[in-house]
Amino acid sequence: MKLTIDQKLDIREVLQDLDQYRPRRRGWHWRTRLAEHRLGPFVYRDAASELANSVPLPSAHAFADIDPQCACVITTEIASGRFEDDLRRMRMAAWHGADHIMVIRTTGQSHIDGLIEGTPEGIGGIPVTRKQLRATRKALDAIEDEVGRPINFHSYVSGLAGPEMAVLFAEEGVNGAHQDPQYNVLYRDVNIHRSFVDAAEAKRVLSDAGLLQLDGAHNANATAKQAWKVTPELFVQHAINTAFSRAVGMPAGQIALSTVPPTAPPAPKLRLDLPYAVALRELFDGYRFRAQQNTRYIEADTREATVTHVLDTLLSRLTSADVQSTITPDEGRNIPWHYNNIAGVETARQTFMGLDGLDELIELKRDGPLGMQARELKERAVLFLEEILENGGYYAAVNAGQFVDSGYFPERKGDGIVRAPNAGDGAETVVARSAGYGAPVCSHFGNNIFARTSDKPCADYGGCTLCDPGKIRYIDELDPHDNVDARLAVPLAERDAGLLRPEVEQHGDGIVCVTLFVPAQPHAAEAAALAMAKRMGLDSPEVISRHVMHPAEGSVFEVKGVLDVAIPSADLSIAAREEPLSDAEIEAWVRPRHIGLVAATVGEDEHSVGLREILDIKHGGIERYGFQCHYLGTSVELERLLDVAVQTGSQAILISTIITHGDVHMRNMRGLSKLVKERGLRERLVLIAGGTQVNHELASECGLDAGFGRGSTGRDVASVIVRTLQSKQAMNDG
Ligand code: Z97
Repeated sequence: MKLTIDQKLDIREVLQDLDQYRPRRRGWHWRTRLAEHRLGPFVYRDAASELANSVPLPSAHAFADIDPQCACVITTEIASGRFEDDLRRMRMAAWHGADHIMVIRTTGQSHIDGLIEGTPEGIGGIPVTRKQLRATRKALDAIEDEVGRPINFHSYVSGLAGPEMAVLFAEEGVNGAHQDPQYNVLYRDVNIHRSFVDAAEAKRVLSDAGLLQLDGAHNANATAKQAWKVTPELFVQHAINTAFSRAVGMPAGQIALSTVPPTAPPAPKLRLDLPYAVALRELFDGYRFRAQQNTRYIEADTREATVTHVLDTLLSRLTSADVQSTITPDEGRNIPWHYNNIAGVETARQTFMGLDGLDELIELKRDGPLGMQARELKERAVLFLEEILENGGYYAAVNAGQFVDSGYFPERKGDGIVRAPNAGDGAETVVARSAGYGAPVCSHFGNNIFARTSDKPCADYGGCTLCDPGKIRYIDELDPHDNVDARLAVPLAERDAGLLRPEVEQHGDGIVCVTLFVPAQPHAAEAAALAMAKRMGLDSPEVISRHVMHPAEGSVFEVKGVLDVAIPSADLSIAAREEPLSDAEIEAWVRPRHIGLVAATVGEDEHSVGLREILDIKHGGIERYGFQCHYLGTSVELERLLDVAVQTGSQAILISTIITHGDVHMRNMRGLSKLVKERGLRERLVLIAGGTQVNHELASECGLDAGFGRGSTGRDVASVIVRTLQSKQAMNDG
């Protein structure tokens, strides 16, 4: 399967012959840090290779469109509920620099004691199934080729079906997984005996298949009321999972500790989170670290989340995290939309690139509060472990509610999670393994009669699914209604008919988001915002963020709703975009002809930056092609521009308006057109306007030759001047 850049991912192609598809690569992939990497005008210290295809960070256009990639793996967590929509999101994320795609499971798959088949729809994530994994790996293989970088695919192996899931992941070429028996116990109330017995088997399978294992310790500070207080316990949780994994045979390099900086401003974040991060790295030297961004305290808007996430990424950089997990910045309000996944990835990438080479500039000051606090946290963790031993071991400690108690250990708040050893899902299901037990696959923990004769135990029975994928039984779909083919009927018909609907999560879901400021007290303002959204034609409007600007003066709201419109793309009039002439073509035409032009910001606008970028040679503006530019300054009368154009024999006039109220930009454009006609100069002059509110259509409507908005360059403008003059000349000649 091969992707074409200007074509959407074809889900039909993904699903075709899926029963035959085999993963082409196994195990985890790290990026390679390049020692000194030259790119455009810069040298990077912590960069990895660029992608073959990508979307650069927004400011890159000012730096020759470079798109440096950081050395740290970047994760995006995907949770659309429909795997077919997840795939498109993965492709977008990969283009923005994500190479670790974590697929969230549908609510509580941990409780299901067995594998699910087919592609049923999920809530808050997808059911992980063989077909879903295989289709996703197949799509990711094609996406890898498109961006030119291996992509790690990741999901969850914890839960009642842990060992089965682990085998499934190994068979289908999944590259990373969460596996932590403590997660089962604390957050899913799976029986403790069952969880640890299953974990031994599952970890062994993950280990043999080269997956990167993440633990679940971060869940404690992602859920605790006062997350920064449970930090000593997190070290204990990491230690238990790590020691267990090592005992099963997993190498340290395959174990990543999952950590979240526990606070968000206005908490004094760095002072609390940095000692914790440093202590973790010191205690667990030799392991990998996956840092997730904090979502615990996010209230409202993406701006707020972004500030916290930038600081989280700074912490990751200061403590050399190996994997930076990004969460949609709107996770706190439960609307993980695809473009917000991208926003999360970009936040990490932009921050990492900005922090490139940080180690060479600053050093962490160990003799002071940082060292003292890090030591204190470690001491509290050791005391925590000692208390576990005193209380009769791990099971007794969990039964006594010692875990996720929000007191700062040894303080106790009595709000810990209590789990009895004989309770929970799967209680009483652990049976002693018989002496003659034969394991169904080669990766296995504990005794196995088949292992006696050969290094490859399955040789005794003619091969297992891990060694011989031909033995895998592929089940396509079990539910005739809840499956991808049924779900695709409408989207594919709409796509074939060329209909376009807005979307944020699932194909054409119609969801849009509008921002409204309402000048009233909060409650009245909110009610009004909803009423306004309804009047805009939005179905089921819902306020997803509210921010008081002043208790009496007003609040700003983001309202989401469904806009039930389908636009036939065939009916759209899309102006054909003409490629600008090359620098050489422009210069070759302009220089020998001594083309003059007059430029100014007009009306009462003192902002000249935009225009100067278009004109000045130092900004790569049009002066460099040999135009004779007469720049008249700011707030210039239209008449004056014309006078100078006549005096200097110029052939073009450029006006610019950046700040505009009450359509001043339109008045100026119309005014220029009218004046030029009155003075009988229209034939002679090329008329161009630029500015933040200007675009080509608007300028043409106002009688000018061209209009340029944000992002335009000197080359774009010069190209239009040359082409317009050439066609005027051709008409005269004709
Ligand atoms: C993360 N942002 O990436 P179920 N096992 C472990 C887990 O942490 C989780 C599951 C299983 C988060 C994502 C939280 N973690 C969500 C160690 C979930 C998932 O499918 O919900 O039953 O299990 O860590």
